[in-house]
Order: sequence, then structure tokens, then C-alpha cells
Amino acid sequence: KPRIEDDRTGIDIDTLKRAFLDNLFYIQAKFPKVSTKNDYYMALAYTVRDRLLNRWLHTNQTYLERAPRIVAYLSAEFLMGPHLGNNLIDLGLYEPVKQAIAELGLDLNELLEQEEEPGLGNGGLGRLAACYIDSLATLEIPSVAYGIRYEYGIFDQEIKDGWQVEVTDRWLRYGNPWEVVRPESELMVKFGGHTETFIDEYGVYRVQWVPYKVVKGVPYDTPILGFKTNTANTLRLWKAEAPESFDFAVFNQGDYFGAVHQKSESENITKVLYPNDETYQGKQLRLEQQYFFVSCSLQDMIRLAKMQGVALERFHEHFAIQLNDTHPTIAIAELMRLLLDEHGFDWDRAWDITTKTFAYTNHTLLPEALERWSVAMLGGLLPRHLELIYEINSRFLDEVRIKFFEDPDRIARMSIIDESGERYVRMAHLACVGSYAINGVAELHSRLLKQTVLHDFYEMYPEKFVNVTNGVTPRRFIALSNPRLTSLITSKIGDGWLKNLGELRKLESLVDDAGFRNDFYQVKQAVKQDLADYVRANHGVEINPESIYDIQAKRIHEYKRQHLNALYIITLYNRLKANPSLDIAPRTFLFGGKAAPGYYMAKLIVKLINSIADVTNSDPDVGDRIKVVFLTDYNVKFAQRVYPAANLSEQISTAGKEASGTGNMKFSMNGALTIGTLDGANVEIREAVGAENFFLFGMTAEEVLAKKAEGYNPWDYYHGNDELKGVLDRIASGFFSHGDTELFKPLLDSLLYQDIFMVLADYQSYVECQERVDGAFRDRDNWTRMSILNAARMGHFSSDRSIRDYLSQIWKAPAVKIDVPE
Ligand code: 26W
Repeated sequence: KPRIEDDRTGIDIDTLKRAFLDNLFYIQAKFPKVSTKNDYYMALAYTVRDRLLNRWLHTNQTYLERAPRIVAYLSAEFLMGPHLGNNLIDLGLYEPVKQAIAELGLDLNELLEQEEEPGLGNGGLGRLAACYIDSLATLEIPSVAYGIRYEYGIFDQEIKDGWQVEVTDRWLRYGNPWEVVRPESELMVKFGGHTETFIDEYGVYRVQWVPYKVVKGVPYDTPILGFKTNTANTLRLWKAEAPESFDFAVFNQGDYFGAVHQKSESENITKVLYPNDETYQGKQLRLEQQYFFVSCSLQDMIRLAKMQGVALERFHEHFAIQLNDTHPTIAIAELMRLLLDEHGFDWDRAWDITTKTFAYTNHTLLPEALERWSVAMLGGLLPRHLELIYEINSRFLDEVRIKFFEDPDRIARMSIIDESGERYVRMAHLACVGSYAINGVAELHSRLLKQTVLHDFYEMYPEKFVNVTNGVTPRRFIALSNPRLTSLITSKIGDGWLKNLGELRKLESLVDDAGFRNDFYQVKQAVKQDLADYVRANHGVEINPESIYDIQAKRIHEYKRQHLNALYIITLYNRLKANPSLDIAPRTFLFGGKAAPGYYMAKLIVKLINSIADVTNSDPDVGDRIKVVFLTDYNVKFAQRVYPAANLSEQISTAGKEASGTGNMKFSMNGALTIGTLDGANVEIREAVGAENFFLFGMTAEEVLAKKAEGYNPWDYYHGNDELKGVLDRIASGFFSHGDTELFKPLLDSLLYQDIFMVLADYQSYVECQERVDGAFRDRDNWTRMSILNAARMGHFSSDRSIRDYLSQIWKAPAVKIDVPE
């Protein structure tokens, strides 16, 4: 029988067109004649949102009724990237919507470009959280992700005179069609004040927390679709507001302005994301953010369990809570407080439940990134939690004494409280004591954790330690980012690979097919041409799509060694100046990444790269053999253009410093070859793609430690290597700074007098490796073979595999199929 499709759910082209125009009229209040691109984007976003609501509501209803085991992913950061394109892929609507939009005389790509991405994260850790919730939904695992709805996300980057300038990210300016506010589910969070003891009605000794202030948490929900499943899980982000009753208390005293002021102070908690990456700063507001979202989330879970009729005794059976680094670790003390003070549990029961609930992921070995809160600050803000942490610590240290007899050094090292000077709470120690599982994010990282920063905890609880190597979602980073590659692959091996990335192996046999190699090469060239067009339009620089696209895109940090890359560019430049007819494969060096606003050395590295670019890009002796471009404002949206265009992926951190890296995976999946150290997941990527398809250089983590121990002196490398000396001297001479010999001095001094990341020690090995790259690239067909083998062998690095590892080793939560009635 003929069926007329509903405007809110129908997916044939005519229905999509009608729905789009309907939303333009009724939501944006516009006719096409006066519509902006943003109006069109919004109309399309609502059209897509209508088509996912059915799955979302049925998923929620199923979870409510069936009360399955739920994975709760707690993270202070979610670096989601734009939603529209991803949702189109997940719904299988990309092609029909593209056609419908085209029939209306519009271009889908232009509308996708309109979306202001929610940049609610700094880098790897926040993006990993986003990939993981994508995979949880795709694998149909009941889960909820909890975080903070920052009003300002990671700053936008501008470059002025070669320097980074930060601009506030007002991502909510034009509204957010993907979130639904749930004011009816608000919760209250206490701060400050003091505790009191009392004897309750049963004669039991209890503690009550009398706060200085109360802040309201309002949840904003975003649906997280699985790829071609009915599952739509929820990302629940909390916004801080002042509770009305509090305003009124002040208002009744006649202090209206005081009340309004207090309101804006409460709202400060979720105003802005801290832009630090890898360095910890003990800012009170950050602790307030952490506690705020943790308390809201735990109260929310307890409320949900109640609604589902699950007894609190069984909280740990109902929820597995993953702590994404130590940022949400105050949850361990908060769950204890809720169970003891609000729900009347005794200590042993509460501790048993707590330590069966939490699992902790560590993301860094850098000591400067480990979170520690001064006891004075934590006690002032969370007096009850400090008491609980002391009690947890005292019981824990008793256990340490039992296991290792009296060993004062060990006690001092392991204590949750650092008492070596001013007293601090060590959050990683609290996380280890209060969790049933502790994981690193790559094999090397997990091993180093056990050998170094968490060695004592490994000896205490060896059974808690596991590895889960990171992964990335192929839906966003292949299907959405690289539609040409996606069509080529699908034309050869069908479309099963997007859900089961191991199937990419079927491409291996095609490397001997000259036709396929040529198609693969043409795809890469077309994507490189797109990036060249972008660079011309946005940077005014002409880059050659035939050149090696050599890309380093990631946060700017000394351990990631963007300056090692810069030293190589100057090496090549010096060689060209000395020998203008030198025959090298033309290269385009592309950089992207943000420096933390307070990280002076990182900002100086940005300036150095731009200063080198000024020289190389305008020197007629160089021609197009070297081009250098610093790509401004690298974010997820832009990354999606960058990964597919790369020939060479720079993964050159000092061995032992990069916990995993995830950009390394995104590049390789898109057919870039890696030049890299044996660090983080590079080790496993190299094993997967084959050593012959990977450019390895540099010291191993063990060699780095040994060199440090024997006394590393960077001057030895300066005096022992004329070419390196020539490079450093040229920077010092003011050649790249209009004669200013002071500008880069701090960077040079840091390299020559300390060089804690061993840039000079790895320089020669890096240069020689780059020469191998140069040679390999000239054999175009063989390069394409290696490139295909990289893409074909990256199946292991799908975040679906990572999530399966978390499920089998840590969470043990079964999938639940969602039925959506027609
Ligand atoms: C307190 C400031 C702060 C903020 C964020 C300190 C540290 C962080 C993160 C732990 C930094 C981070 O993003 N780490 C990265 O996590 C990725 C996902 O596991 C890894 O791939 C990267 O190697 C690691 O640097």
C-alpha cells in the first residue's frame, strides 16, 4: 500500500527536502531568500536531529525498563568535533541528504563547514573520550558519559606576527541544536563550610556537612549514535547555576545586587575549560569544576538506580565507572560520602562497593602533569572529603604495613598525602587505592607505569594493572574525513570494514594490483589538492601537491619535539644554500597545534616555525623544494582535512614521554607513513604495519634513561656535529629574526644547557631517517605500496577494539539490542 512519509522521520529525497524547508521556516523563521548559511545549517541539523530522536528515546526507555549494567565514562573533557556529518554517517543518511541539499541548490560541504565545534577538551585525552563513546554506542553497550558543559571551550588560535594569540571560543553563540536541557533533573552540589558530628535516631555516630554555599547542576544531554545501530546513548554535560532559593535568602535581606552577583559567581564554575595540556596547575576553580561534575554525576547515577529499583548495595553491579585520568578522582571520596552520610552505610560496606565500582586510566608519565591538591585548599573546599581521604589513607597505610612490614620510605612514597613539604593530596594515589583496575594507554606506557610512577602500587596490587591500547573511531576519521578513500575501499571489499576494521586486511592482496595502486595514489593526490586549495585561500601560500606532505599536527610541547622537526628544516635549507642545485624531493612541512597560553617555550617554538617559514617560502634559491606552513587554529574539524592529506606523519616524541598518541593512528589509517620514535603506540603501530613500512629513528626509552643516568651533555652533540652546530648557530645569528639575536636565545639555551627531551641526542638519527624518507618517496609506486599496507594493517587501532578490551578486562558489561518499532 502507498505510504506517505512523515516529515520528522522520512528519508526519501522529497521528504528530506520538505522537512528541511519546514525547519528553515518554523525554527529559523526564514525564507530561503533571506537565509544565511548558518540558517541552512541549523535547518539541516534539526532535520537530522528529528531522525535520531526515535532511537534515543527508545534506547533510554529500554535502559530504564531493563536496568542493564551501565558503563559510566567520567571525563573533564570531551573533544567531540562537529556533530552533523558524524550523525549523517551513523544514520546512513549522508548520501540522500547530500542529494536533497543539492536539489535545493545548496552544497552539503558548505553547510557542514558552518558548524562551530564543541571544543570541550585540550587534545588527546578529550578526543579519546569522544572516540570511546562513539564505539560504546556502536557496540550497543549501555553507557552514559558525564562531563562539564564549558561555556568557553579551548581557545581559538590566531597567529599575529608569527606569535600565537588566544581568542575566546564562544561556541554557543548561535545556539546548539544537538543538546537538550533537562531542568527537571537539576541537582545540588555543596562547597566549603564545615562538618558536624551527631548521634542519629539509631544511636549511630554520624557526620553532617554544613556547606558555605550550594550550586545547582543542570544537565544538558546530547545523543551519541552508534554506527548503523538503533543504540543512541547520552552525553550528559553539567552546567552550574545559582539555586533560586539561595538568591532569595540574600534578596530577602534586601541585597538584590548581592544575590545577582552570587549567581554569576556560581556560574563561573562551568565558564571555561582550562587550556593546560600536560602541566598541572593547582587552581581552586579547577578543583571546583572537578568536584561539581563528579558530585552531579554520582547523584544522578544513584537517582537512576533508585528509579530502576536497583538497591544501593548493588551499585557496583549496576555501574562500572571509568575515571578518565585523575581529573574525576574525587569521585572515590564522593561515593564514600554519599553512601556513609546520605545513605547510612557503614564504612566496610561503603568501601567494598566503592572499590568494586571505579577503574582508573592513566594518560601520562610526565611528573609535572600529576595532579596534587594542597591539603589546605582541598580541606577548605571539601572539608568532609578531606576527612574521608585521611581515613582511606590511614586504613590503606595499615595494609601497606601488613604486606611490607615497617618500611617508612615506602609508606611515605605511597601515602595519599605527600608530607615532604607543604602537604598535598596525590590524586593518582587515591585513584590507585580506590579502583579495582588501573590501566595505561599503550603497551609501552603500561609497562613504564609499572616500572616507574606506579611501581609501588604495582607491587601492592599487581592484579589491578592492565593495558588497554588506545584506538580511534574509523567512522569520523576515515568515513567522514576521507570520503574518496572510503568509496575506493568499499568498492573493493564491501562496507563491513567500518564496523569491523580488521577487514581492511583484505586490501593487502590488492597491493600487487597496479590499477588499485593507481586509484589509491589518485585518491591521495586529490585530497592533497584540496588541502593545497585551503592553504592558498587561508594562508596565501602556494604548495605543490606533488611534494611530500610532511605533517606534524598535535599540541605544541617540548616533549613532542616540534623543534626537532624545525631543526631538520633548517638543515635542509642550509644544504640548499650551500648547494643550490641539490636534488631533493620537494617537501611541504605542515604544522598545526595550540600552545598552552602560559607555556612560554611552546609559544616560542610556534614563533620559530613561522619565522623559518618566512625565510624558506620567499627564498628564490629554495623554490618549491621546501615550503613551511603553520596551519592556524588546529581543531577536530580541521584535523579531518589534515589527516587524509598526509604522506608523512611526524611522531617524534622523546621515547618514554608520549603515553600513546592517537593522531599517529589517524594518519596511518589514511595511508600516511610514519617517521617516529619507539614511543607510545608507535611501537605497536610499527609492529602492525611492518618495520619495513615505518621510518624508525632515535633512542629507545631505556637508552634515554641510561643516557640521563650517565650524565647527558648536549654540548657534546653541538661540538661533535658540524651540521647541527651550523643549524643552531644560524638561529643564534638572528638569521630567522631580522638580526635579533635575543629572540630565540631562551630556546637555544634550553637545548644547549639542559635539553631534557634530548633533541640534540636524537638529531643525527632523525636527519638520516629523513634522508631515507626522501629516497623512498622518489619511488612513487613503492611509496604507494607502503602507504596501502599502512592503511590495510591498522584495524587493530579502531576504538571498537579498545572498547572490547575495556569490556573484557575491566567493565564486563554485555551489549543490549534496542528495538525501535516502526
Ligand atoms: C591538569 C592539566 C592536564 C590536562 C590534561 C594535564 C594532563 C592532561 C592530559 C592527561 C593530557 C593528555 O591529553 N594526555 C594524552 O592522552 C592521550 C589519550 O590517552 C594519549 O594518546 C597522549 O599520549 C597523552 O599525552
